[in-house]
Amino acid sequence: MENRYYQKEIETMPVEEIKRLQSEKLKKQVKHVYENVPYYRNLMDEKGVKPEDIKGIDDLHKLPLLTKADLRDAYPYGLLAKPLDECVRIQSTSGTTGRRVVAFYTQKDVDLWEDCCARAIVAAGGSKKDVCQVAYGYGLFTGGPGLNGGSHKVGCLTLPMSSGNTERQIQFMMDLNATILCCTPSYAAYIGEALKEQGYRPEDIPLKAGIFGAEAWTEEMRKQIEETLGIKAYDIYGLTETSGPGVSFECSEQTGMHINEDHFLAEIIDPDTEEVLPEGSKGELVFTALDKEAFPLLRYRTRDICVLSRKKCSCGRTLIKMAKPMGRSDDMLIIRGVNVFPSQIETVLLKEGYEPNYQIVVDRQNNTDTFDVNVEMTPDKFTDKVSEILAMEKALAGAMKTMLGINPRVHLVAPKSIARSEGKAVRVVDKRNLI
Ligand code: DLL
Repeated sequence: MENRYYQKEIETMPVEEIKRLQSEKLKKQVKHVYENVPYYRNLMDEKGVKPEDIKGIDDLHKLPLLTKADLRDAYPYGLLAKPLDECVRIQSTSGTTGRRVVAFYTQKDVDLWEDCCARAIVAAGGSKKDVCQVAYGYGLFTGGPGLNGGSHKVGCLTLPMSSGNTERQIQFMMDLNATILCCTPSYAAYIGEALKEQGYRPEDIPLKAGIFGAEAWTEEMRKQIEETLGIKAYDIYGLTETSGPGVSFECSEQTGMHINEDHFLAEIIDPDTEEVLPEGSKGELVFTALDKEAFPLLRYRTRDICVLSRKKCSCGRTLIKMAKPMGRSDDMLIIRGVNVFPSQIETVLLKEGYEPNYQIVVDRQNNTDTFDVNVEMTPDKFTDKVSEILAMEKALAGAMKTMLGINPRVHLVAPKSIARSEGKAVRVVDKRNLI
C-alpha cells in the first residue's frame, strides 16, 4: 500500500523539530494551566515549581503527576481551564465505580481530536472514496464521536451505526459496501462470527480495513479477525482524559502505534517510584496534553503498562511509537500472589484453538483465592461426552498453568453461553472485594 498521510508535515517531521515544537507548546500549556486551574496550581506550588521553571520538554519531570483520583477529587469542574461558555462538549469514561471522569472540549479541542482520528483512518488506507462504518458506542463514550469526526474530516461516507443491533450492522455493511469498520476488537470478532454464521465468506465482505481499540487484544486475535473479515486490522489507542481515540494509531507496518506527539507528550515511569524511565523501558504511560484548551491534563498517569520506541518506521512517519498496552498497572489481577493479565489467558485460548470468549471468575474461600476460567467450546470441539470434556479442560488448565504459573479451574461451557459484548468485553469477575 502506498503511504499516505493526513497531515504529512507533522507526521513525517524530523524528530528534533518535533521536540522543539513540543517544548514551545509545553511552556505555553504550563502557563495556561497554572493561571487557570487552581487545583493544579496548588500541586505545583506544593512541589515548589513555577511555570518559568519549565523551559522545555527536558523539564517535564519537574511537574507533578496527575491520577484518576485527582480527576475524581476535582469532579466536575476542578480541572477546567476555560470558561464553561467556551466549551461545546463533554465526554465521559465508561467507569462503573465511583464518580465518572468528565472531560470538556472547546471547538478547537474537538477539531484537533478529530484530526487525530483522521490520521488513523488515512494510515489504515482510508480516503474520501471509502465508506466508514462506525460501530463504537456513540454518546458519552468517546469511540463513536471520535471516529465519526475523523471519518468526516477524511471525507469518507460515514455510517454512524453506534454499537449493537448486529443484524442491522451486517445489512448496512453489505448493502452500502462499507470498506472500513471501526469498533472494539471484541465486537469485530462478534460481527465476524455472525457473518460467518450467515454464510458469508471473507471474499464476500466489502470491508478492507478495521480500526479497533478501546480494549486490549492480542496478535492472535488480530489474525483471527483479519481472516474472518478478509481485512487488515489496525489498532487505535486513546483515553477519555486525553480526548479519546486517536492519541496513537497503527500504520501499515503494524508494529506499534504512532503517538500524535505534536499534541500528546508521552513518558514512561516506574509505577511504584514514579521515576521517569529511559526509552525502551517497560513502565506506566504518562501523557501531557500540549494543545488541549478546556481540559489540558499535565503528566496524567494512564495506568497502562507500555514501551515506547523511536525505531525508524517503514511508513515514513517519524512519530514515536508505543507498543500495544501490556495490561494495566491497576487491573492486573493478583491471584494467590501471582500477577495475572487477562490477555495471557486469551493468548493461551487462541493458541489452543479456542475463540477468545471467556470469563475469569476470582473469589476467596477459606482465605484462599479461587481462580476459575469459563471458556466457550467452539462448535468444532463440541462434544457431550463427559470424559472428553474433562480431558479438554485438563489440557487447557495445563496450558494456562504453564503461561501463568498457577493452576486455574477451567470450565468448558456451551458455545455462545457467555454474554457477548457490544462494547468492551467483561473479562473479569472479581468477587473478592479486596479494595
Ligand atoms: O477507550 C477511548 C477509545 C475509544 C480508544 C475507541 C480506542 C478506540 P476510555 O473508555 O477512557 O477510552 O478507556 C481508556 O482503555 O487507558 C486503556 O487501558 C484502554 N485502551 C484504549 N485503547 C486501547 C488499545 C477509550 N488499543 C482505556 N489497546 C485506556 C489496549 C486500550 N487498551
